[in-house]
Amino acid sequence: MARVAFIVTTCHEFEGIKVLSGILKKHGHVADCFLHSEEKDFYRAVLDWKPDVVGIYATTGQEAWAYDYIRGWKKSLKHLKVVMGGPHPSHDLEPLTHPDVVDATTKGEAEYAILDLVNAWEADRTIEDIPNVGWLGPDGVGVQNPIRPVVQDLDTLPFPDVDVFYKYPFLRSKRVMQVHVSRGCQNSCTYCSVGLMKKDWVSGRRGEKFNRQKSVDYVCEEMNDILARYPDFKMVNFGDAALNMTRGWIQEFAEKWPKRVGLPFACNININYLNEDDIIALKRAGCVSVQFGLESGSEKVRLEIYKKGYTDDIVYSIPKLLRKHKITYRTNNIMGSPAETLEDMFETARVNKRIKPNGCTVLIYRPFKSTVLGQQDFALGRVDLERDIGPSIQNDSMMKRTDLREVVNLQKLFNVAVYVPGGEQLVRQLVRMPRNPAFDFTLLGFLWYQHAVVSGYGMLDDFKLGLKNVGQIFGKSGSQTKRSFLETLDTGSDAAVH
Ligand code: B12
Ligand code: SF4
Repeated sequence: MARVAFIVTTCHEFEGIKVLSGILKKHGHVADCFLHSEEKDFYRAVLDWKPDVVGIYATTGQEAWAYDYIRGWKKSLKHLKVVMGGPHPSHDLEPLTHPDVVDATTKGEAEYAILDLVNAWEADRTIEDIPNVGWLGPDGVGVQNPIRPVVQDLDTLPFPDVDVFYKYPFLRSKRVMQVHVSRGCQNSCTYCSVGLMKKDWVSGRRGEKFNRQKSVDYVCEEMNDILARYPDFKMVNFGDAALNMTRGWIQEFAEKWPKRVGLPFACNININYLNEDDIIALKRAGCVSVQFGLESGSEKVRLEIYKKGYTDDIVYSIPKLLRKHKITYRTNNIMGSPAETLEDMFETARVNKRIKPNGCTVLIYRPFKSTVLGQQDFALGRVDLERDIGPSIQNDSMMKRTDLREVVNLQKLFNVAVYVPGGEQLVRQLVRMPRNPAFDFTLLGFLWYQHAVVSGYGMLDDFKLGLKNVGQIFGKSGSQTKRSFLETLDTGSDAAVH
C-alpha cells in the first residue's frame, strides 16, 4: 500500500485526479489531493501526510510551480517519488531534465500507468518498461515508452473519487458541481490539443476509439453516489468538450436524468453536431445554459485555418434555436492567432453582437506544441520565446506581432465592443493605449456577471473563487510564483478549448 498525494495549484476539482485517485484506492493504495489555495500551510500539510509518491497535473506553463516544494519534501522524505502527468508532459519530456524533482512522467490517459508505476516503486522494480511512462535515460535524455490503448468503456472505471476535493468546505459548498461524462471530441480544431491527442494518446490498435462517452445509466448512478454524500449542490456543470458527442445520447439522457437526478445543468456543445431535436432534448433534461466556441467571426478562418467545422449558416441558425427554447448561451472567442488581423478580431466582436450571446469568453491565442497550429508557429518562428506569459490563456500573448498591445487590449475590452451601444468605436480608440489594470477589471467584471449571474454559477461562489486566487494575479511561470487571476476565473466552463 503506497500513499499518493496529488497536488494542485488552481482552485478547481480536476476530473483526471478524481479518476486516478479512484483507481489507486480501488487497488488498495491510499490517495489524497492537496490544493494550494485551501491549505493554511501547504508545505507542511503534504509533508505531514507523509506521501510515498507525489503526483502533479500540468498544463503547459504550469509544470514548474511546485518544484521548490518538492525539493523540500524530498529532503525530509528520502524515498519520495514524483510523477507528472497531463497535457504538458504528454507532449514534452523537459520536466524529466529536473531529476532532483521529477522521477517519471506519463503520456496520455494514465489510469493504469499510475497504478503500474506506484506498484513498481513500492516493490522497488524498474519503471523503464511501463507503458505510457517517461523516464530519464542514462544519457540524460527523456525516454517515452509506447502507450497502451485508452480505456474503451468508461463505465468500467470506478466512480471518480470526489472526496479528495470535497474534503475542502469551499469546494463542497459551491452551488455547482463539476462532472465529466466523456473523453475526446468530434472536432479536431487546429488551435486545440484534442486533435493531436486523438492521434498521439491512442496506441493505434485497430478499432481503438478516442471519443468515448459514459452510459447515461452510469452517469446517473455516479451522480446519485455523489449526491448521497454531498446533497447540497444545486446545479451541475459538465466540463466535457461537448455533451452532444454521441448521436442519441442526449435523447436518452433527457428521459432518465430528470427522473433519476433532476439537477439543472450547464454544458459545452458542438453546434455543428446539434439540431433542434437535440436542443429540445437538452431543455427537457434540465439544461439552462450552454457554451460553444465561435472563435472567429471570419468563416474562412474558422473553417480553413481553425478547421472548426462551424459554417456561418450554423453560427447564425443555432443561437436562434437556443433562444427559441430558452437556453442561455455563451461563446468562446480567440484573439491574436496568426490567422487573424486586428480587423478580423473586430469582426468577431460584430458577429457576437449579431448572434446575441449571454456572455463572451475571450481568450488570447497561445501556441501550444501540442496543437497543429502551435507546431507551425514554433516551426515558422512566430513565437517570442523570451516572453514568459505564465500558464494562462487569458492574460497575455507570446506571439510576435506588431499589434500586440492592441490585440491584448481588445481581448480585455471585447465585451464593451459587443454589449455597450457604440462600444466598438470607443474600443477602437482605447486599444491603442498602454495596457491598463482598468481594462483587466473590465474583462473580469463582464466575465463574473456573465458566468456567475447569467449562467447560474452563483455570484458569491465566483467572487470567492476570485479572491482565493488573487495572489496569482498576472504571474509568470516557475516555481511558487504568482499566476494569473484571470486564468482561474472561468473554472466552471470549458473556456480553455472552444
Ligand atoms: C475541463 C478542462 C479545464 C477545466 C478543468 C481543468 C482540468 N484540467 O481538469 C478548467 C476550466 C479549470 C481548465 C482550465 C485550464 N485549461 Co483546460 N481543459 C479542460 C479539458 C476540456 C478537459 C480536461 C479533462 O478533465 N479531461 C478528462 C480527464 C479524465 O482527462 P485529463 O484531465 O486529461 O486526465 C487524464 C490524463 O491527463 C492523466 N492525468 C491527469 N492528471 C494527472 C496527474 C498525474 C500525477 C498523472 C500521472 C497523470 C494525470 O490521467 C488522467 C486520466 O486518464 C481539456 C481538454 C481535454 N479534452 O483534455 C482542456 C485543457 C487541458 N486545458 C488547457 C488549458 C490551456 C487550460 C488553461 C491553462 C486555460 C486558461 N484558463 O488559461 C487552464 C489551466 C488550469 C489548470 N490548472 O489546468 C489545454 C492544455 C494545453 C496544454 N498543452 O497544456 C487543454 C488540453 C485544452 C487545449 N486548449 O488544448 N481546463
Ligand atoms: S476546440 Fe473544442 S471543438 Fe475544437 S477540438 Fe478542441 S474540444 Fe473539440
